Amino acid sequence: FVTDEPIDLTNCDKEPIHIPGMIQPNGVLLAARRTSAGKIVQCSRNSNDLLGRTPDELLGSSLADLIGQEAMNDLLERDLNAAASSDLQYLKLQIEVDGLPVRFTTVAHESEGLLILELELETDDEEGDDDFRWIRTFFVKLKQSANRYTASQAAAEQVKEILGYDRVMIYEFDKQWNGKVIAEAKEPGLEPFLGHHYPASDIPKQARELYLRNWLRTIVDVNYTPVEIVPTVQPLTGRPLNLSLSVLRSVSPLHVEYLHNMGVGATVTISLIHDGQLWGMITCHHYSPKYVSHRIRNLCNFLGAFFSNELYQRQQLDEYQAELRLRTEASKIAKIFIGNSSPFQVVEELYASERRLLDLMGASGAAVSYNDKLLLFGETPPPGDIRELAGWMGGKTSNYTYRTDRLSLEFPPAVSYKEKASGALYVALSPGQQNYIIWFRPEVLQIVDWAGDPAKAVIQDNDGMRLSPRKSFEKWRQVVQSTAFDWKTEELNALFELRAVVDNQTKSDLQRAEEQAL
Ligand code: BLA
Repeated sequence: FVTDEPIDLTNCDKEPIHIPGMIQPNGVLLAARRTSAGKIVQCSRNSNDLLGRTPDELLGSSLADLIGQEAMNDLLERDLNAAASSDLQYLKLQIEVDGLPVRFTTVAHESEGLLILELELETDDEEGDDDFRWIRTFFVKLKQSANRYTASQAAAEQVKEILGYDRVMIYEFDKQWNGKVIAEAKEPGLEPFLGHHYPASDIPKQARELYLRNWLRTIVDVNYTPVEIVPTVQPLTGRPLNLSLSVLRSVSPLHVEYLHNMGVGATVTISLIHDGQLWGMITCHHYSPKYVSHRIRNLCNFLGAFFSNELYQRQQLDEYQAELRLRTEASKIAKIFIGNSSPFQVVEELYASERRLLDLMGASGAAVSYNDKLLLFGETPPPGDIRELAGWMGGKTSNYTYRTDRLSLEFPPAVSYKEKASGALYVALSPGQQNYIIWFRPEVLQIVDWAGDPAKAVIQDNDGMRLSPRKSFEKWRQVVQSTAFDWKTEELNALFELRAVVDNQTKSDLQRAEEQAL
């Protein structure tokens, strides 16, 4: 029932991960009709382990008989039509198993007309005195942090403490859905992943779409044996049960292999969402199997949502302040051109302002063409290449500027210097093309970290291709080859200050023209 084509490394975005037909073994799944008796129409094969009743005994029987009519009525009164995991309904159930009462923490929701119950054994940590303390310290830490990176760090540390996991990362997506670890809390001795980059394909599109609805997932034991749901097809739709909002859903075998090859034993992942967009995830690894109670899962989910919101506001503020700072810096550069009477002074002051000029645009190199001189700062292509490039960029400007984060792909001659200049940002300083500034950024590959041991991480297998973080880094390399980190909005906005030079120049040119005309 899955698809016609086998799923492999090249088409993982086609895998229908919401209908695996299987769950993880740490709970039992029951699907029943939404009637007073609640005829059970599907269940997971492991029902005997937890409920003391085989699938044969359960299928066709009444859910109300199993959980009690009172609990059944309670369920039927609730709104079980969840759009996202935040709407899931929780209830405590007591069921007699082999003559003894057993308590279950149960999640209920409706899936395509059927009532889905997922039962997990109640843990003894249900009452949490610590929860409020955790929430309070978390609020305080976030409020005290100076920027989004320290806020992310505080979040990673807090989630690590609550979960008792070995490693907690804040993973952020870029515009192309490549990811980067921006904060990390980990046990000492573990190799750091902070700053590492991963390709978009590591978390394929359908998974990201699913995580917009299902905000927290856990794999209790990466080496688990999936448990089948029987019968395969749900009676109302004639298709496999839709497990999009299930908490026990069995995860993609490809992803399991990936985690396996990373040496991970258990994971928790929490979606970070703002404005209906998945912008990142809190990704947690434990190096042995680890069960996390519903109480802790819900607490982490709540902290994740709070953190996401807080971080977004902070980002707005950071960007606003960064823009103000950049505008001030840009106007200082502009004044060098406008405020100095002799070209000699301008050149001298530019050389003295090298750091300011490069920092303004977070560049590793810059070239200034002024008064027929080409001045070079930091790491740049050779002067001849710069003149050729300036001609090309000058021809492409709109509003006196042009920018690219993939220069050699747009302008092939730049291949020879793409290490130094895959990003280029041009601003004209006069209406013609004689006076300009170009800033350069290096190819991303030249600067990013990959601390993993390549030899260890490449998994050779009879099939040839195996999933591993190292393989995925290679894929990421291909994706980002010949590109630089893109120019930020606040950097581009700061260019307006420099445009003032052009305007000023234009005015004086006009003045001169007028004077000459007299
Ligand atoms: C899912 N891949 C995921 C998830 C993460 C990652 C966090 C979410 C699932 C979860 O809760 O664990 C990736 N995990 C990472 C990365 C880091 C990490 C990058 O810790 C870095 C530190 N994955 C691949 C390739 C394919 C693939 C090549 O690398 C496809 C061929 C598939 N990843 C894949 C699929 C899922 C996934 C299908 C969905 C799993 C599911 O929810 O069923």
